[in-house]
Amino acid sequence: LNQKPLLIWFTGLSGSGKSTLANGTEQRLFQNGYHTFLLDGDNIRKGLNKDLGFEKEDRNENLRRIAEVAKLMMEAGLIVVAAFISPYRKEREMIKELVGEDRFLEIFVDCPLEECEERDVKGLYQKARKGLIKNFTGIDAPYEAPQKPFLQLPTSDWSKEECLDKIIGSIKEKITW
Ligand code: GGZ
Repeated sequence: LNQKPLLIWFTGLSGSGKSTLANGTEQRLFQNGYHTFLLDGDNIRKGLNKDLGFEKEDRNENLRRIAEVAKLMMEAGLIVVAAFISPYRKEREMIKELVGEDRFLEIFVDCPLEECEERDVKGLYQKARKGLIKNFTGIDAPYEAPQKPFLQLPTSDWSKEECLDKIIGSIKEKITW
């Protein structure tokens, strides 16, 4: 299988479904014989970036390091799947410039704040509303939605499987020579 190195980048609010869809995408690619690697908060913010918080500067440094790691992995030939809030348009542009425009697929996991907050799987929105967590994206820190993403997935209207079908269908011609 002659695969192209690629960075599939999921951006969206906390609780929008980024990790679920990134995991599903990676699984489907792996099952089809692709060499992939998943980068998300679980393996990055607990390890390489455990010194970083959620101030604007820290988020930017978080993403800068992730982009450099993704770039190295792409040099090793991997398809990298990444899921980070990545709230600032400018930083997402930086990542695109770093890895190359033609190798960066931005996927906007588009779930309304109201719904993310209602789900509140980890109880973080409630804590943010009470002021127990500062700089929480969507509450007291901004989220700048992509204007021209490669894909935009309305996760409040589509099922997980519908989203994954759309993702795989759309990236198919981008991933092999
Ligand atoms: C946003 C926060 C915050 C604040 C902790 N703001 O839903 P989660 O819990 O599992 O995923 C969120 C994760 C966001 O980390 P990222 O590395 O993706 O963010 S960024 O790209 O902006 O650097 C959330 C948790 O960390 N979390 N505090 N204040 N999310």
